[in-house]
This record gives sequence, C-alpha cells and structure tokens, in this order.
Amino acid sequence: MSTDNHNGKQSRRQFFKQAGLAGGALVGVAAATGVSRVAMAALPELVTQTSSETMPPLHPATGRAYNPVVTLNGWTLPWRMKQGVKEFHLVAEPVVREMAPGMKAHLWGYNGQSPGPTIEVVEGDRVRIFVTNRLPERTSVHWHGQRLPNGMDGVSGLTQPAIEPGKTFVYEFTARRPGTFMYHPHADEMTQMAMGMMGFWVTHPKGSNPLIDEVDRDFCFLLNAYDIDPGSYTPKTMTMLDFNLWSWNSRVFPGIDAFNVRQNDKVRLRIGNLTMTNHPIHVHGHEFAVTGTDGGPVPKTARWPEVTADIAVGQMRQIEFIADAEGDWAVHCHKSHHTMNAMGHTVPTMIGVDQSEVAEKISQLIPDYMAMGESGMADMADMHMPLPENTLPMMTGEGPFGSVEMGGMFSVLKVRKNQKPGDYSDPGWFKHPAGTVAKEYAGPVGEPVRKAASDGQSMPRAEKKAKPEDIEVHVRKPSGHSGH
Ligand SMILES: [Cu+2]
Repeated sequence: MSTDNHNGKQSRRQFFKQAGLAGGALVGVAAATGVSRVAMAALPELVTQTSSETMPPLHPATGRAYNPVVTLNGWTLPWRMKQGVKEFHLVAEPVVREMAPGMKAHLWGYNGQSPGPTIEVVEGDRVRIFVTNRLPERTSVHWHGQRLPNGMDGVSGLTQPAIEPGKTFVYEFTARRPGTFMYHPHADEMTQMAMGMMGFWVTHPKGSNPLIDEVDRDFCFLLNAYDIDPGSYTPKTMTMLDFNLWSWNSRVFPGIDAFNVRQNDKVRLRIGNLTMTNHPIHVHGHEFAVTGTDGGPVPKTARWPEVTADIAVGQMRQIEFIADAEGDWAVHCHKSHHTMNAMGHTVPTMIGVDQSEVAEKISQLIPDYMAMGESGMADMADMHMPLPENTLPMMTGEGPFGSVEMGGMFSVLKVRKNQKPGDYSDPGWFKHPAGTVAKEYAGPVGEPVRKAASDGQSMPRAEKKAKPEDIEVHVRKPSGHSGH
C-alpha cells in the first residue's frame, strides 16, 4: 500500500475516532453502498456527517502541521494526500438539518449537513476538490476570496459550464493566501444559498506570520438566514428581507453550542456573512480586535478595540481577544429581531393597551383566547403555548436564573479557570462568587423627584400646559410586511 493511501485511511480512522468521542456519526458512503474500491479509487472516499454537534478539531495526520479550527455545530472535511496534492470530495445534496432540538429543516448542503464541512489547508498547499452534484438542479462552487486561476473561480456560465445533476467536476489550485474564506454556489444562487449551500474555508499560514498570531482556540461559523413557515420544513426561497430564522451555521438559539474556553486563552472567532443583511456581532465582557478580513490580515497599526463588529453581506471577519474574565458571557447579533425565532411580524404593538375588556368579549366566543403582549413580549417566553409541529418558540432557552427570552443568533462564551487546554466540552453554568450577582433591593423606594424647574433648561417650557388628551397620540403599526 502506498504511503499516500495509507495516510488517507489514517486520517479518516482518526476522524471516526474523534467523531465517536463527540457522539457524532460519520458514514463512509463508498463502503456503505458497496461500490467497489477500484471504481472509486480515482476519487477520495466520500465522508458524510449525520450529526449537528460541534466536532472536536481535526488534527492533520498528513501534510504540513497546523493548529486546527473548531466549526460551531459543524466539522472539518478529511482529505487524502495523492502525489503531494490534498484531495477533498464535496457532494452537493439535499440534507436534513436540525436547527435546534424540536425543529428540523429540509435544506440543501454538502456531505450530509448545511453548512458543508469546513475545508482546512495550509498556505502553499496544492488542493484538488471533487464536487459531485446530487441536487435536482445544476450547481457550481465559488471559492470566495481565494487567489486562483480564473477558470477555477466557479461562476457557472462565466468561468465554467455548470455541474449538471449527477455529474462530478474537479477544481484544482494552490492555496496562495493564508486567511479566512468560504465557499458557495455561483449557480441559481438565490435558491441555493436560501436552501443552505455554503461552507467555511481556512488557509493556515505556512510557518510563522508576523500578522497572524497563534491562538489557543480558533472557532468559525457562517451567518445564514431562512424563511420557514411555522409547521413546515422547507425554506421559502423567494424571500428577500423577511426571514424568520437567523442562524449561525444553520442553528438557532438554544441549539447553538457555547464557545467553551479556558481563562486567559487567546481566542479567535472567524465569522462569514452569507445572509442578505448586515449583522453587528457583540461579545460581552471582553474587548476584541478585528485581526483579519477575507482580504487578509489587518496590519497591527490599523487594529482598534471593539465590543461589536458589524459584518456586512458577503464579508468575513476574524476577531481576537484574551478570554480573561471568568463567567458566562453572551455573544449575539445586536439586531434584536435577529435574536428571536419564527414569529408573525404583522402583530400590532400592544404595550400599554388594556386588553381586559376585549379579551373578556372574545373569550365568550373562543374559550381558549389569550390576550398577549400587554407589557412587552417577555411573558410569552414563560407561556408554554401549543406550537405547530416542527416550530420553535419565538423566545426561549432556560438559563440558571430563568428564561433567557432569546432565539436566533445568540450563544454564550463560557470562560472557566479549570477548563482543560484542548477541552471543548460544555462546563455547565457559571458558579458566581458570593455577592457578585445583581439582586433585588429590599429597602424602601421613594417617588422620583421630577426636574420640573424651567430655568434649568436651555429652552424654557411654555407657560400654557397642554391637556393630556391633546398630546396623546394613538398609533397603530401598519400591518403590511416590513423588512428587518
Ligand atoms: Cu443579525
């Protein structure tokens, strides 16, 4: 047996072992379907993933050494070395993705999941990627951000013929630039990206690079969005603005795994945006720097501290920080509608509206009628109302202190003193030191002192006071469709 084949098998065996540790299930399709090894020898074995759990990092068994990434609720694609070339096999196909416990989506993806597996290579690697199309329509793969020969850029019609259903194409190029990239179709993009076809690509630096620091934890995920009607399974692909599921790697809170790190770890998050709007990603408790974009590493003199990084459509951002503060820190998109799950957006705002009279009248006709949203929507998170099948609550998630009232693009950075290096398992909730949690004040609370004096204002108030009924404005939100 040649060394190359042996290495390929070894990396796969190691991958099985690692996946087994994390409770995942990988299936070697060539073996499972009984296709002869001879017939498949020209292609690297097809490896598929059935789990939506975060897989442990895939340490390279062949090729140049590097410090692997961890894909949030995802995995890295094993490869084989063939005469010095790293060979991968991607299969575009319909998949079932659990977006959070209790909800599955019928998506399109690669090798069993959406997003597809992360591809990790090293600067200077010669890479060959076989792409098999098992979709009902033609596709292609564009290697977003890469320097490559024009004919490998994957724009169907422009740089190559589309890959028809049942066909396999081969892409080959040298990974010239280290950094954070992604892949996605450039054929019927509107449909295929709305259905979940995308994946991450990381090119690790060859040797040390003055602009790329070594980190202890390196996480990656893609921002994506779906419009799936409550009670249904398939995204509506014509939607342009009114998505109802805002996801990270096709997962929504509370189905997104936590970023589990050891205190004082240097942490890198690599984030790519393949939705149709921007996402300001906010990290609690720490300051970070944007250290790279899809264009490459950011010069050190051009970095500044942030706690929120806006990631525009089609962009990638690498952020880095020292996780020095112990605790459970929220990490989320700062658009408040992106941290909730499917809901109707045509609901009028009911805050401050006394619904008791109308509720009483309606309940005479409909016994189960419930008035909602009178003092905000949080009461809905505590209500356990019957939901249509395959539908997530709009705001949910139980924390150690009660309902988190979130959904969508929300997760937790868990920083622990005793997390072992290389251990990505969830340590559970943070145990706060005594006296460090906000608590109810038990003393008397007086009436507020109103600052009514007119001489304290730059624009003295007019003497004549308007009557309350003159200034009260009755507003009802328009009930038409509104974008986010
Ligand atoms: Cu967002």
